[in-house]
Amino acid sequence: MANVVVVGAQWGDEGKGKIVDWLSERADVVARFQGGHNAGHTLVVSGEVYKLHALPSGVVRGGKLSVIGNGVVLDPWHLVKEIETIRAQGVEITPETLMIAENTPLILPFHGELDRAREGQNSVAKIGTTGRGIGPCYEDKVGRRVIRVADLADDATLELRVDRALVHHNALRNGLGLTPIDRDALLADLRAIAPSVLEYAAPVWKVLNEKRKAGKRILFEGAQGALLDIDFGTYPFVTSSNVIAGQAAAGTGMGPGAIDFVLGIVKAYTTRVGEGPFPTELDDADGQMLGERGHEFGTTTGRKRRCGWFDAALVRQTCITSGVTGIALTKLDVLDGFETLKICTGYDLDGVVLDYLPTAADQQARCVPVYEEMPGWSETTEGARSWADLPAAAIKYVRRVEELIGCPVAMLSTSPEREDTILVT
Ligand code: 2SA
Ligand code: MG
Repeated sequence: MANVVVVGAQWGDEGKGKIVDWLSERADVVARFQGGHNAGHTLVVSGEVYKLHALPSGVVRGGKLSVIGNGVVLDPWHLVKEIETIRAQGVEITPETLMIAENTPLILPFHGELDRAREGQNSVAKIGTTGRGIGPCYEDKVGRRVIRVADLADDATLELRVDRALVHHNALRNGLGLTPIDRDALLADLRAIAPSVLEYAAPVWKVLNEKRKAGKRILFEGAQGALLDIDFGTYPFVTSSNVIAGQAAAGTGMGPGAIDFVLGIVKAYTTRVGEGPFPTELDDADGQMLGERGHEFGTTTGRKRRCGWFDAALVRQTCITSGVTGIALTKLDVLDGFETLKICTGYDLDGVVLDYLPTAADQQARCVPVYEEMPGWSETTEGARSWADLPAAAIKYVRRVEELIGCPVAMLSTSPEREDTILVT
């Protein structure tokens, strides 16, 4: 395996952090290619817990190059704080170990304000966002009025960019009853933070392609999950970036041929934070149990996650849109002790069975999951390190998941500890 893309194959929180950490040991470069500090990866390394949001997981491992690609949106104040926190845990972060693409858009304080103001209106606009300003920043990127890392280096350009953004935002804020942005204060804040970001700025597209030529292995670290993809997710209840694996190329400046393997991270059941459709959601004791056992609270906002049975139809779909080569199945142990397990294989839409979730919102709302049942197991699978450690019913469940999603299991993760991983060869 040379260059691997890791993507969440559900709605995020599939346990990507641990898998990325596991793979990063075998990589030379770890690159983020979308999202921002709405991501939250928890890494446990020798008992030490690291919570990363903006920084690639590679930073906690020595001798790796960590890269923030142009597909990411970056809050410079958050970045500086996160670097300080991780440094305080004894990790070295220098311009040799961290690079930020010069064309990365910056999340500014008014993006977060706008995000929260829209969410707070309790209106039809509510998405259940993380409130980090992710959506408004991507809007500005596409609207050609965002401020990018490279703009911080020249004061005249910075002023021009700020003015361009303010024309739009002040009009918008006026409509929302927000006070106009203080131009001088914003410019002063940007000038003050600029050196701390520019220190890491680099032509990432060039560096990465040179690394590839030199035979270095690149790990592309996805955030969120494919069902939150701006195009293929449950729109409009999605994040504002492309999350699917193809974005790894566009979000770093590499050609699609640079990707050798796509690893989809799949949780053995389903969770979702925020609003939007969730066909297999459980409101009963089973859902409660999944949430408690799985510690289903968000890393980023601490919100309680909605829980439900495994939805094979949705994962089959995301394996296709991301071109997943193999999956890593996580949190199987959370299913320990359930007498019966249900798997959604498709949907009944007005009497017709579909093997995918239709795009139209009204049809999604009418879709009734079609389930098949499997016997559970009473033994513990937590910490299992080989197939032999797994009860027969658990192996059957894994095999059935593979069959239904049409994609092989490449790895099985049985606890947050990186050693508790079964490699399927
Ligand atoms: P936003 O803030 O604009 O991106 O919110 C839009 C929707 O996207 C959801 N969202 C997430 N859902 C689950 N996990 C997220 N991040 C993970 C975490 C990190 C991960 O642990 O926090 O697994 O990569 C995440 N980020 C955004 C959000 O709930 C809205 O529904
Ligand atoms: Mg997470």
